[in-house]
Amino acid sequence: MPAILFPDGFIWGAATSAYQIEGAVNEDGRGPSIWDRFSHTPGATRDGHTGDVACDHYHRYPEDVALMGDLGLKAYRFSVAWPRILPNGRGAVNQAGLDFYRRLVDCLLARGITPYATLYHWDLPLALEEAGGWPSRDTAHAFAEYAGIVAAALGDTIRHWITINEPWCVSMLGYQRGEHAPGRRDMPAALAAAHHTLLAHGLGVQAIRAAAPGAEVSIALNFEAAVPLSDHPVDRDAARFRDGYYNRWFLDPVCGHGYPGDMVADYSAAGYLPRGMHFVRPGDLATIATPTDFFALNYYTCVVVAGGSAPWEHRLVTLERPRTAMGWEIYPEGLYKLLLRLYAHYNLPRILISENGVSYLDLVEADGRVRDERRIAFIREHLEACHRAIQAGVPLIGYFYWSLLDNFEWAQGYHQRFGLVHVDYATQQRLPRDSFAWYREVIAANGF
Ligand code: IFM
Repeated sequence: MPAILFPDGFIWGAATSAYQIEGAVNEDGRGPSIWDRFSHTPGATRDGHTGDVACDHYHRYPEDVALMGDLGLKAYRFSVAWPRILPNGRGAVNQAGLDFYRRLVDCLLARGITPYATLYHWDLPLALEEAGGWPSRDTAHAFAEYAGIVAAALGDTIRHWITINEPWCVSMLGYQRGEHAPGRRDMPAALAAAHHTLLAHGLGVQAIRAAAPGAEVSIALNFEAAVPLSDHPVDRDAARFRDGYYNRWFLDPVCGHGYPGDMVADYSAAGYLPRGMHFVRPGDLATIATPTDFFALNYYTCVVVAGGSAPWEHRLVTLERPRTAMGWEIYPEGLYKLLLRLYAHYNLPRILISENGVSYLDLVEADGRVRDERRIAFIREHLEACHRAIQAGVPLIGYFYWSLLDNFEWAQGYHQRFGLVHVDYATQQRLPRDSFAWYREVIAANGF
């Protein structure tokens, strides 16, 4: 009997996303996405890496699903590439795109693995960016049309849906900081983009339910623990701002609390809302707060925050503590506190961890093994935090490790490795790491 035992039926999963693994960007009628253009822009990604081939999962999915079967996965989270389904973002449907996901899902179901489909994991059809992208309200309506089309076509076999993955990344990395596609640097536009991703979520929930009765739907929000450098009021206020910027700006509206008033005041004072909250129209907040069937969250790390001359002028402080290859601090306690906070303040239904994972650059050793003890320790510590939260009453129903495979880590290209499975990009050979074997035992024992 494991010392740490999870509830019966706990959903053990792993996650990936389309552009990060599929490759085949010009096949079977797929249209271009913002990531095709961005990754081909000189200087945008490390060493100019692109997702053109990635893990070639588009062709190798049977082998990858066989690995999932070997791992004993109960569920697999993947994303549907919008430009495969609607090459121009709207209008004509590309049946070959839908057929690919049907083949993938059939393969999963044949092995008893439950599909969790994310509808938007950052690969906006380029035509929609050219029409204004996420700062344009039309993009939210285009998303709802797309969500309805996919749910109508695949809703007989997919029951679990995630609308938008990580709206903070979509809006802030994409439109404020320019680190991700489409590479814009414009905070007022980013705040409009944030609103439209949330609106897309709400409209998407309604469209999925209309097309596939019985569907279970959530958004996937990413969280970062904001820890003040000291107890000084300026540091504490900086941490409040950071939490508002990264977490509450998205969580509060989704949970029916509206946009946080302290942040609206700060953003106005900072000059980020020159036209006020002009993008919010009557009824939007109710749409965004459409109740979901479960609540999916992604958690990786924390930041230490020091105050500046104003809350938005805060600094992130790098302390001498263990970090991952991404440079992210390892902070499982942040996951525990987050789960308790969601439980105590947001009255959420079932909570699912839709991503948690770590990049380490472990080498394949001479005997052909990848001994990734640090990844095993990372997962174990985060699962311990999950278990403590469950014991405290949090309705946590599952955990998806990010990622099944090493893959295209966006602006970092192939320089980061998050996988339970090592991928040799020259040969496309898959090699399960030691963490794969460890996770398989955890799944089989429902604990460790
Ligand atoms: O690889 C990403 C993923 O696409 C979204 N969440 C975080 C992961 C690691 O950076």
